[in-house]
Amino acid sequence: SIEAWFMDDSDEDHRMPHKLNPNEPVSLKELENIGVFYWKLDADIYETDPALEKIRKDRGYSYSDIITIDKDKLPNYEDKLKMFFEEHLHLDDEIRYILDGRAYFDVRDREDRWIRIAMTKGDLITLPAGIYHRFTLTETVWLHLSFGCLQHNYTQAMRLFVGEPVWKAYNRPADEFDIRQKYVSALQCA
Ligand code: KMT
Ligand code: NI
Repeated sequence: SIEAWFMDDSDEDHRMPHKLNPNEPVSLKELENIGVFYWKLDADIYETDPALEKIRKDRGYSYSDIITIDKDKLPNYEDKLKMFFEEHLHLDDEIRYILDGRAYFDVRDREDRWIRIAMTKGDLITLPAGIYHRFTLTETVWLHLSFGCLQHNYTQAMRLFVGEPVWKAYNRPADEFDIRQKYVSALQCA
């Protein structure tokens, strides 16, 4: 399953886990309650996976591409990471499927607390249009192998979208958008 928790409010490196002491985990059910949905898939077979095909067909995710968030592979790496970590919303759902590496998605709950969602290979998540959220890589993980050390803090993710993709992010405050109002009202009846 997925691991999620309420964050502490320390200003330390945002790539650290930032768990409360004691940890306050957040269940899948609580995530669904704010419109966040999750699937576990086999990322090794993403090119031919019938389970992924079914989700895409059922939900109309016609578009996909793959983004590699890696110092050496992503143009404007530092700027992009800074942008991703700014609290923002989109006018459409944000759908991400982690094919490799790891990352955190942070989402606001209905009391405006940060929930941190730990995403690893095989995790597919949908964030609803209008939810405030942000994204970061995790701390650097060093794999000590017989031939040396391998730095492992990157993510390869499939981005899915219904129709032609729109990546535009609106940084908080963005409460004036209809989609934000719609999301907030939907929370009232859930
Ligand atoms: C976003 O809008 O928050 C992102 O695109 C996050 C990075 S994609 C793995
Ligand atoms: Ni986003």
